[in-house]
Amino acid sequence: MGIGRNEKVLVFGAGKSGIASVKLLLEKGVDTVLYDSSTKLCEADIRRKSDILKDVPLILGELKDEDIRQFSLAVLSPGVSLELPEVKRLKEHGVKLWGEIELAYQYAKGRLAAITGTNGKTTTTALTGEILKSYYQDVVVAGNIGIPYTSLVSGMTQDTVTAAEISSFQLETAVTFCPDVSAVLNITPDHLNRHHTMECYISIKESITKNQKPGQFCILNYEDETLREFGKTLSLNVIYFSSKRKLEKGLYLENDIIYLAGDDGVKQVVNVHELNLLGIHNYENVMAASAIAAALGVPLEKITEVLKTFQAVEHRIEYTGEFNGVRYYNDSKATNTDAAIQGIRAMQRPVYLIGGGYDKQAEYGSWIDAFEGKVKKLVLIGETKEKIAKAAKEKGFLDIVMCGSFQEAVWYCHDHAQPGDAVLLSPACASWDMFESYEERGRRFKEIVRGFKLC
Ligand code: UMA
Repeated sequence: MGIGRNEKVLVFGAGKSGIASVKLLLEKGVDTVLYDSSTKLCEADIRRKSDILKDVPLILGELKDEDIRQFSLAVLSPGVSLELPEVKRLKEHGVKLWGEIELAYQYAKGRLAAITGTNGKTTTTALTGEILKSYYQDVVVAGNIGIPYTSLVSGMTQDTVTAAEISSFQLETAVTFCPDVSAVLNITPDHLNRHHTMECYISIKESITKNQKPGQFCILNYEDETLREFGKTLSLNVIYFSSKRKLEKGLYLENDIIYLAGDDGVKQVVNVHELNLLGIHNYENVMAASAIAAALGVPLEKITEVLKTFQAVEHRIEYTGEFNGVRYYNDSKATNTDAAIQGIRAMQRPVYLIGGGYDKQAEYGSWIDAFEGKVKKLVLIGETKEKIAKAAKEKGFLDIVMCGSFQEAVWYCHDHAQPGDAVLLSPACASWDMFESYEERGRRFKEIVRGFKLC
């Protein structure tokens, strides 16, 4: 495919991915225009984001038909939905649509492992990256993890090995994207406001394999029924992992030990007590990362070595500190109910739980069921607070406090939690109603908590 000499490209979205896409296209000598449909941003705000945007032509707000006619290709940022009127008009005018990861893939070199799933992607990608780094010289970790894939392709060679975290938003606009190793960790409801139905969300996640060829690998969770069945339809080297049963082939957890069963017998990978990661969901991430690394040729001893030293990722059940006998945990990365359930399960103390945020039209019942007498107080914030409170009351959970701001919520916990309690920020919602990202929300939480000590 590639981009022809006379093509003019519209990069849609002036966020991290858009800026990295513009930079890559300019480096490749491609005539590029940056577009952002937000009416909140002015030209100066955007140009200020990066030096490379100093002289790039910009279109803001409305995208006119005469503008559209200049372009043969549009590169969409992950946050840009295919259902936006502007995107539909681009399509009607015959403009090709690529996601930012497709653009990166067109210029990328070397081997690629792509990791998707509803939960655990970031931890698995980071861990895979660390294992790969212990064996290969030139390793890139990129994607939804927070570093646009496009930002790192320029320096790649045939020897580069990439671990990329890929979201459903990114898969929607992948065209020829073809990882050597794909992994789908699990699929539970998320982002249904964008993908509408579970069927649609599942098929987008599964599309990570759509261009893969026989001989390439796909790593799947055997305990996710959808994925187990999906694996049977693939003509790839499918490696399953299971946290519940012994597998004849693949990785599995038995009596606290992770094993790898392959053609040359069963080998111990690691005893989970030697890991710094807690919880079954993390053992699944460990199995997935080990499978990916093994598929990419890393010897088992190297894998085991890294597993024993790897620490939890920032914003994922991250211990923030103790104040007045109360322990604070930042699980801002729990942007859906399934991830938030893992957060509660990992707590070993009574919990002041801070929840709520951007409305993705999720259901909260299963999250509230997971409180199981552990949650002392549900402290609610953001767009979804009324909806969550209603769901909690329907389940008979009445210990609810509504807060007007994030700061108020954290301080409420500070004022009311007793020694021996835990305060957990695990919102079960995205952050976009109050923050730019879950990272910003997590950092703000840590700032407030660390500020307690100074008061
Ligand atoms: N924009 C428009 N019109 C729209 C939507 C967005 O013009 O309809 C503009 C915004 O005004 C803004 C820009 O696009 O200027 C933002 O683009 P973006 O939302 O794609 O954000 P980026 O900064 O490029 O970050 C994206 C991912 N964001 C999303 O998927 C929403 C980041 O994932 C990712 O780390 C980054 O690319 C690098 O690959 C974040 C995320 O929340 C962590 N992901 C979701 C999740 O994990 O649940 C999928």
